[in-house]
Amino acid sequence: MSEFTKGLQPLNDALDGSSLRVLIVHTRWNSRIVDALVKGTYDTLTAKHHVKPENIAVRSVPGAYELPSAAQRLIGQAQQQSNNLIANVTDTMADIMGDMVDSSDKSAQKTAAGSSDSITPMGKQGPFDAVICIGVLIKGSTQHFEYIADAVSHGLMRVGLDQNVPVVFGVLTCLTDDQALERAGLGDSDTRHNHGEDWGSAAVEMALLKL
Ligand code: DLZ
Repeated sequence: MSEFTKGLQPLNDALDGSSLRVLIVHTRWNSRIVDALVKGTYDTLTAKHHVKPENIAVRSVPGAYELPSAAQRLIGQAQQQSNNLIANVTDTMADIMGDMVDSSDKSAQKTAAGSSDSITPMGKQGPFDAVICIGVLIKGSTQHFEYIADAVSHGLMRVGLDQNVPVVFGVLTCLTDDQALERAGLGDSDTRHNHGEDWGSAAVEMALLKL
C-alpha cells in the first residue's frame, strides 16, 4: 500500500519520450509566471524524458481564452503537413517503381535507387503526439475569471477528444498572485513546486499510453 495520500503519485517506470513530438502553447498574460511554467515543462520533457528539442514546438498566444482555438489550429496544421509529406513520398515511390518497371536498363535502376535516398524524412513535420497548453488565470474583482476558466477547461478537453491527441491542462486558476507563484516554483514557501514539471511528464505518459 502506498504511503502517498495527496497529489500526484509518480510512476515508477521511466518514460522514454525520445520518439515523441510535442507542442507547447502558452499565454503572454502573466508572463513571468507562465515563463517559469514553460521552462519547468520544457526541462522535464528534455532532461527527464529525452524528448528531442527539435521535436518540441513552442507557440504563444495572448491569453488563456485563446489556448483552445490555437491548439486546435496548430494540431490541424501539423496533421496537414504530415499528410502532404506522406502524399509526396507516396508519389515519389510510385514514380521510382514506374521507372524501374519501364526500364530493364541497369543504369535506370541505379538512378531510381539514388532518388529514393533523397526522399525528405519526416523530421519536424510529423503530427503532435501531445499538446501542453499553459496559462495563468488570477481572479480579479469581476466574473471574468470564472467565464474564462470555464471556457478554457471545456475547450481544451474538447480539442483533445475531437482531435484524439492528449491535451494537457496546464492552466493555473488561482485566487491570489502568491498561489500562482507557489505553483510555478517561484514562491517563498518550502512547498513551492513548479507544476510545469508534472505537465511535461503527463504529456509523455499520455502520448505513450497503450494497452
Ligand atoms: C482579459 C484577461 C484577464 C482579465 N485576465 C487574464 C488572466 O488572468 N490570464 C489570461 O491568460 N488572460 C487573461 N485575460 C485575457 C483573455 O484570456 C483573452 O486573451 C482576452 O479576453 C482576448 O480574447
